Amino acid sequence: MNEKLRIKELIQLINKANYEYHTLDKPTISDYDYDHYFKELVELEEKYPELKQEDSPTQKVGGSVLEGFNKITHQVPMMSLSNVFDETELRQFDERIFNVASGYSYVTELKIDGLAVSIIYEKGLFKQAATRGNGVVGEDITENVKTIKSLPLKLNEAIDIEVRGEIFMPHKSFEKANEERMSNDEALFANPRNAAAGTIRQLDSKVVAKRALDIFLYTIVDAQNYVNSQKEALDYLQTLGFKVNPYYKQCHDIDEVHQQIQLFDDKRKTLKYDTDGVVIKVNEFSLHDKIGYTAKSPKWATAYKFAPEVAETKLLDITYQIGRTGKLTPVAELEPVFLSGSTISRATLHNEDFIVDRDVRVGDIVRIHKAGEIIPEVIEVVLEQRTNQTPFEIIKDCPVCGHPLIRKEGEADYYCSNDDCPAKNIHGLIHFASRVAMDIDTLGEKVVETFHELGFLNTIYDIYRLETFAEELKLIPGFGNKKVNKLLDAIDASKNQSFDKFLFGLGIKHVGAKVAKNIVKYYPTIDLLKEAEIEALIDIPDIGEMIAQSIVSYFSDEQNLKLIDELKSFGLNMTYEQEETIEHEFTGKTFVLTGKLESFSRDQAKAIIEKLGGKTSSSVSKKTDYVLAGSDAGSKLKKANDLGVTVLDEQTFMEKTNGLY
Ligand code: 3B8
Repeated sequence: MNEKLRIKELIQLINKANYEYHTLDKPTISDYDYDHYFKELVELEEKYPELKQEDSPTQKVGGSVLEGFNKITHQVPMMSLSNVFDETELRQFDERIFNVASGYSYVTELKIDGLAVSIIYEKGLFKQAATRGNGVVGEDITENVKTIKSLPLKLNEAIDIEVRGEIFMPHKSFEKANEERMSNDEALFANPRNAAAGTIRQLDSKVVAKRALDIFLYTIVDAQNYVNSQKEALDYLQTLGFKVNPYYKQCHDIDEVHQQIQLFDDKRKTLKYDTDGVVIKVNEFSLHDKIGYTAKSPKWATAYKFAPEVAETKLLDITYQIGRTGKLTPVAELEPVFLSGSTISRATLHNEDFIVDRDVRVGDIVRIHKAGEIIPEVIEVVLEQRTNQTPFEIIKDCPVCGHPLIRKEGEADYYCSNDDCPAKNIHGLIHFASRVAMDIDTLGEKVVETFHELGFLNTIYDIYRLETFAEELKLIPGFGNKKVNKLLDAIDASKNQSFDKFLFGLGIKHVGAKVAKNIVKYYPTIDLLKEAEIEALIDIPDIGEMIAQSIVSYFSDEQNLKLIDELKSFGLNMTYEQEETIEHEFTGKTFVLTGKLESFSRDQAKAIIEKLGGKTSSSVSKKTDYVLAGSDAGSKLKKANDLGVTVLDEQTFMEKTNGLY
């Protein structure tokens, strides 16, 4: 077959499949066949570049990297919509029109929450796309818009036309984009709108192509040259091959419009993309100029903005979060409730006045909504449902360092009075988790920052408490089951990091990686190091007065000692491990731990066994040599007895290992 004809045929085939898949949402060929056709077309175009056509779908994968965006002056300014927020304002809008025009109807459309774009086609071929900008001058985003799968590069009629619509990011793509950003340790997008705006401003169109943006068209510039009404315009846009939001309707009076708005308010909760209202337009173009324009908006159209979605749930507790500036934020711990696409279990309470003004009390039923950020907000208390809760009182001391909290005259917020409060400085935390210290590879700088902002991480200690918040962490955009589990595993594994890396991770002034390595050889446990005196420390090679002083000073601070005790209780390794293990009757033996241990944690017991060259396993079998059984041991103990495996109680285990670790 003639190559030119085959290329033409493939372009038609693939463009049709694209249209059916992305615009109509009704796929007709399999992904497998699609991939084959696509590959064949790419190969033919590579072989015969002169046969490449302007409307080829291979143009949609991106490629060019721009230096910046050129400015484009709109031929017809892109105006914006006025807003109405309730039925009264909606009826006032109608009255103003009624006063100047008659014989009109309305068209209602869903208001897509994305960013407006104007697109020019010449002889039916895609030529240029620009942002709204200030309405007069926008930015040239042609290369990026070209990658949007549902946008045709060739129309069904070879006409010159300029169309306008809304670019948006569907919820699914948004979640994927944030997951990717989380993996790359980049700041998360707060919502799909920001994600769409951020993506369309990418200079590398390949990144845009990957992010799966979508577009609904809603206007034709100088539409009266093509059709007579908004309804006809929407129908004509579809005839040309554009994706038009299906939820539009012609309404014959404002009552019908209002009814439609109420319907949409419910409908939007089930959609796969964000909407923030309903657009109401006078349908008949012949009346538009008569009704007129203000400097910024047409008077023949307006946007009815939906009130944010609200949910009711129980306030279980009020906890606190200290930000990087030392600012205290009270946080509502809620009974999980579903709201605008996700399950919510925490919400901000801003500050003391916010809580006192609304008289919020633990145990109350509260109303919450999403305020456009990741963490939602408590709006008010459902007073009718109050029982006998006690009034709220704010804490007096910093929950992180224990120093007094101070609220200055005329300010709403409390701040921690301690300049060295660990919460003010998460660099220490970032350092602790970093590759050179504890090596928790999934806990990079951006993840630490995100968790810190959401109140999950303030001190090193909090890292090992993250486990308790696993379910909440899974709700953060960009996280999920897999990510959180991976993170928790890495944190768990870090408990076995070597003592010198741990010591370096603590961030003691002047104690670098090398110094730490040196110190642990002379002070092989944290308890020995805690008691070390300056004179003795100075005897260690390469350690001078300054370093020695710094170490002694670190271990004389109550707060630091408390941190170390807490970390010890989580089973962190604070013992220098010589290269060779100690020869012992446990060397080479396999242990199973079961029941509750009194004198040490399971992690500590595990560390002792490993130190002596033994292993631990989770289930009892014939290969098990010992079962270490604490109190309340269950089926594992029974199985050990059945199989004749030696069972050690805690006391015996301690005697046998005494002084060896
Ligand atoms: C005139 C008509 C602005 C808009 C409009 O889904 C004008 O129609 C506009 F000056 O911004 N976000 C829509 C949407 C937005 C607009 C619109 N129609 N469906 C939207």
